[in-house]
Amino acid sequence: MSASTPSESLTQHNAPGASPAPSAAAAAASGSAPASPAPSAGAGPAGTTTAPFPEGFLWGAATAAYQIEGAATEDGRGPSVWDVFSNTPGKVFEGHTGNVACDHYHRYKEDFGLLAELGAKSYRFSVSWTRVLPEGTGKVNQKGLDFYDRLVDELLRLGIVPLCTLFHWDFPQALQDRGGFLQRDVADWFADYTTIVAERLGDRVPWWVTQNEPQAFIGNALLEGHFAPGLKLPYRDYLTAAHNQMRAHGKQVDALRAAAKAAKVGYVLATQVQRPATEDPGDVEAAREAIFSVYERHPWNNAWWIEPVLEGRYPESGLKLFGKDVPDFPASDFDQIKRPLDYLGLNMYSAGTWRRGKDGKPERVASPPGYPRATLDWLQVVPSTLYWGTRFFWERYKLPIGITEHGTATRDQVFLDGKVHDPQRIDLMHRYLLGLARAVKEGVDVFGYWAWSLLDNFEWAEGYRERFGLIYVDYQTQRRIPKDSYSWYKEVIATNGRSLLGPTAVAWDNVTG
Ligand code: GBH
Repeated sequence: MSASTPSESLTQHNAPGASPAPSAAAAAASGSAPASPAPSAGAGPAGTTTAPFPEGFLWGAATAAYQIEGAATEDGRGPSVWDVFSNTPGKVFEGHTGNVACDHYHRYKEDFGLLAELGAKSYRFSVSWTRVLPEGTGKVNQKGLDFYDRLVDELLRLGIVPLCTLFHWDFPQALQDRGGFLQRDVADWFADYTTIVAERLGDRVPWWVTQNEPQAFIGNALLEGHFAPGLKLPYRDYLTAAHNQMRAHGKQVDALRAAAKAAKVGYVLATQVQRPATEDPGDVEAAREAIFSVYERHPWNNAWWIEPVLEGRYPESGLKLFGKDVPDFPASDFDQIKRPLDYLGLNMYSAGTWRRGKDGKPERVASPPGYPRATLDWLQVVPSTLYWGTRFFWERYKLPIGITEHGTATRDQVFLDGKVHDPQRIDLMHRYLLGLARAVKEGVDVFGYWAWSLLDNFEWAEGYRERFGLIYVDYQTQRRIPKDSYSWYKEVIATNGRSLLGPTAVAWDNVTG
């Protein structure tokens, strides 16, 4: 591949017309970045020290209950599908489980101390359904609810805005035993659970997510079988489960609106970003077509999971591809699924590359050999991911966007000097955030960014092998060690992104090329 190779350069450029930001560079050099720098501090001749993110931007970090809490059987918590799955030999790397995880259930104050020290404006967490309802429905476990009550109060005390994800994959085993997502009742189970949590936390939590990444907990879990409960359902059943999952989302939105009047409600996609090989309009259109269509028979697309939710119909491309496997359902279901949302949560890690083929159709462009990637093979380093992802979704849906997850996995270790050096994470976040800054500059409405993750944690089927944290966790001692990336991100937050504009940065306008 030569001319047709995606030309995203991983070499460093100086921004044409964007000289280095003296204030950020100086602050970094002196190690004394002010907590909230005056807007005009050190403005250079080219005016490049204007913060590249809007005022009040929600810089944050994200986690999920099963990945960090541990205390799996404490205070009345019931089993989720992930408890059963991870405790079944052969399902998770080296038999790791979430039984103890980061012991966050007992250490949340220490962890939030580090979150506050980071300067985080917001924190995204999820609620463990079976802490609140051990059987999934029925009797409420007050002790479980109390935990989230304390957690939210602690965040507010520290001045950190909570974003609560109601469902991040830990589906109650008792409900799985009753048929799970294949039952139409699942929509009411979700709604009732949502009401209970929203009635308790809705007075203090402004931001809500109904569900995190349906592609993973329906597609990966019920079709491909790599995630709990590890089923490989026939295609039609898998699409039935997806359909009920979206009905559940609709009912959750209603439950939230009823119980928490001021709630800002969103839905989170495992965004499969597609970007153009070049900025030639033909390639841009090819990537746009790819990002909003179902082009292969696997769960990793956006359209099947978002079009019903925002537009009240399945995408034509998917209906055509799935054919007879599309289940029967009353057309009125779309009245339950489609709901106005306040924002869209996009988890974005990587992107595929597309160009306009000779026949005029979008054509996938393979990455060249040796292309950079994280320790997880699917995580190729594509700095323009946040740019194209936010731009395409903004142009189509005109909903404010929160980057509800972004980050990378590296082979971290404690070095001889006692520190954890993770230059790959810093470089990757730096490049991607410049892409996000470009989107903001071009008018895309992005209101927040939550780094995945605050802590190293239980990376699902990969167990503790993969480390995504800004903070290293020694699972033997539960000692936390902030990584180099933690200090780096702290500076980004303190300067509202100005520190990204230093002399070694990839230029905004050069992110793709
Ligand atoms: C998120 O999942 C989760 O929300 C979070 O819990 C998790 O820890 C984090 O990211 C890191 O993995 O290339 O076609 O094979 C991300 C799940 C897994 C979605 C890989 C896309 C690749 C699809 N992603 N998957 S493909």
